[in-house]
Amino acid sequence: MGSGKIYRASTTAPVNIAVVKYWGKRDRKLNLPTNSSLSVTLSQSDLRTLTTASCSTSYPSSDGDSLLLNGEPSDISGARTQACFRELRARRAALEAANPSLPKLSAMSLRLVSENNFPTAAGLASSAAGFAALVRAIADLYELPDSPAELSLIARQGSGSACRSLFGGYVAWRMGEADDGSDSRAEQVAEAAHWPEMRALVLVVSAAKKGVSSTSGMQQTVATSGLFRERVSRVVPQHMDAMEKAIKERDFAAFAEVTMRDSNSFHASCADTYPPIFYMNDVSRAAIRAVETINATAGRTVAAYTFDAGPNAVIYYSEKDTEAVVGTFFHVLGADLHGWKDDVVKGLKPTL
Ligand code: 2P0
Repeated sequence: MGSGKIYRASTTAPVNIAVVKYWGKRDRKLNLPTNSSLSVTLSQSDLRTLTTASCSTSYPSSDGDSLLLNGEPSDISGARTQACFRELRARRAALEAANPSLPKLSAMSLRLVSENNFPTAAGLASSAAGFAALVRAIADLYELPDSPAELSLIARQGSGSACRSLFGGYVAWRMGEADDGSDSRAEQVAEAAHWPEMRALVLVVSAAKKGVSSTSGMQQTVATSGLFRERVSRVVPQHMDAMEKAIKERDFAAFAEVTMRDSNSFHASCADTYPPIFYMNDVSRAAIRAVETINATAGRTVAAYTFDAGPNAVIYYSEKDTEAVVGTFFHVLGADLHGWKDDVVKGLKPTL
């Protein structure tokens, strides 16, 4: 047992839910995507990862780096986690080389303790919040001067969607062109305060771990789906442009149409994968019909559904339509509601 000082930093990172989806890698090692994507960052008070990073000369170096996730030791030997550690350590080592009076944190083992306040790997973007929090906690511990955009280059290597969780509000991940990934980074399109009425209803259909991981599912899609090629070359660029315009103009109907079309296009590409991948189930499809009914009843678009790599629904709506959406949602689903779990998270605000 040593008696060295313990250096520590804690941070939280929020979940983000894409309205134009990332699906497909052009470089697996660097996590470079086949298309740009765009997401809304949810409120940290509702869905987030809290991570504490620490290091100390009193931690036996034989322990190596470690991560405790929701109280359980987690495997950090994977290439992506190692890439994040390596990049962050290299930046700290550069600071230490330039300023020899700094403590040599880069030479010490890292201990990470991480807690999600939502189900892990249930299609609720846990890897996004997880890697964003991991990267920022270590960057804070190391007192790195890097901007969120620079840190997004590192978080991206942990999990693609994580690069978007380093910003609040409305966030684009620009796919970039460079082979080394130096321009494949996230940027804020608009802060949450630009469109503060935006709300997201998260409907937890199943908290079970998903059947096909995003990482393997998307590469099966890239390898086998013809529809996916159309999505990447034509559909997504159009959705990115239309979505940025809708956000800029705070046009909910346009935002909603692109959100629903992009979710449909993504799940159609999954169904066109050979063998096909199904993430939505009957309850998910009932949620789609419920949104259609809510919009038809209102006589305008007041709700938009989107689904990630799992059956859970996220419904975007505007604060003034809370009653029409949240109120009616359960009423409309009525007897079909059996599949829903109790842990429905309501009315989340995008984070600032
Ligand atoms: C997204 N998803 O844009 C899309 C929509 C799932 C469906 O990003 O392999 O966990 O770690 O880079 O980021 C999930 O993929 O995949 C994802 P990796 P990731 O949010």
